[in-house]
Amino acid sequence: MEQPIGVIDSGIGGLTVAKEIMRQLPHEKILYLGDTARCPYGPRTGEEVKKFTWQLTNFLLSKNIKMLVIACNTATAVALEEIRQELSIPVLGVIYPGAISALKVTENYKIGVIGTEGTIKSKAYEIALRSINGSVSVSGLACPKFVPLVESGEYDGPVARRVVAETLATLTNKELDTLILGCTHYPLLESIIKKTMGNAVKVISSGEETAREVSSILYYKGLLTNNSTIPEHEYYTTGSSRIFSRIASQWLGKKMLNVQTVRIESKTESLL
Ligand code: I24
Ligand code: DGL
Repeated sequence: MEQPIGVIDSGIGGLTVAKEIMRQLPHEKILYLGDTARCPYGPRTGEEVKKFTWQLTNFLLSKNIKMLVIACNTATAVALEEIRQELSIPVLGVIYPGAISALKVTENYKIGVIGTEGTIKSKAYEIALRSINGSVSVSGLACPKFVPLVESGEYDGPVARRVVAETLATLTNKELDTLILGCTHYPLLESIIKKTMGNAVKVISSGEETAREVSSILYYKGLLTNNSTIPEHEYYTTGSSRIFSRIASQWLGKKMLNVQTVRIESKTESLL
């Protein structure tokens, strides 16, 4: 099946998921669309995030994708169910795979989840975890300072250590043995988060398990590519292609990327 896999995100952070898909499935072509112009989604209302996520979805559908991955936790939390119901291709979010990963490693069934305000308010992780195992105890915490921290480039210094320690303080007395990083940006803070939480807490990045789930779905549906070449991925952003290119090539470790700026609002709406 030579069609590409579509990956959408509120911005550039979803590349943490895309990178993992590229690593696990190097012959699959990816079309990545990041809504950099309207990032962050975390503090927005559910209605707004749902509307934006549909616009991202419709753009990639017009490019004939064989599967859609919603790499953004906030978008997954509010829009996954509706989008999955409407589309005929497989649609995967990052929350269910993250929940599965956590349930694989927890021993005391006390699981923490950190994410944006939108993700935590939705209780989507709690719902996913409890639908799989009803006796799990879940502590959610919104960390609104973490996305700006990563995007400031300061994700490795003393400022980051202090902000992470202060934010996670309320989680340290809950006997958690597992913590889910429920946001695309948090893998960049992973080593600091691990130090803050201590060795007893296992830290889960949803992106890795999501990529494994992409493989399973494509395999079972007979949708894996027969290609034995390395494809040229396509990147689309609603913001500056130069800035996207700079951050993405650094993160992916590639010199040249095929990045284009696009408009995704529907024509009727832009006339209003
Ligand atoms: N990381 C992200 N977004 C940014 C950034 C970053 N700037 C530096 N780093 N900017 O996401 C988005 C906001 N911009 C958009 C354009 O207008 C101005 C505002 C996290 C990406 C994770 C893959 C830090 C940084 C980097 C390179 C690699 C990784 C990283 F510079 F986190
Ligand atoms: N991509 C978002 C998420 O995973 C984080 C950035 C944002 O708030 O848009 O929830």
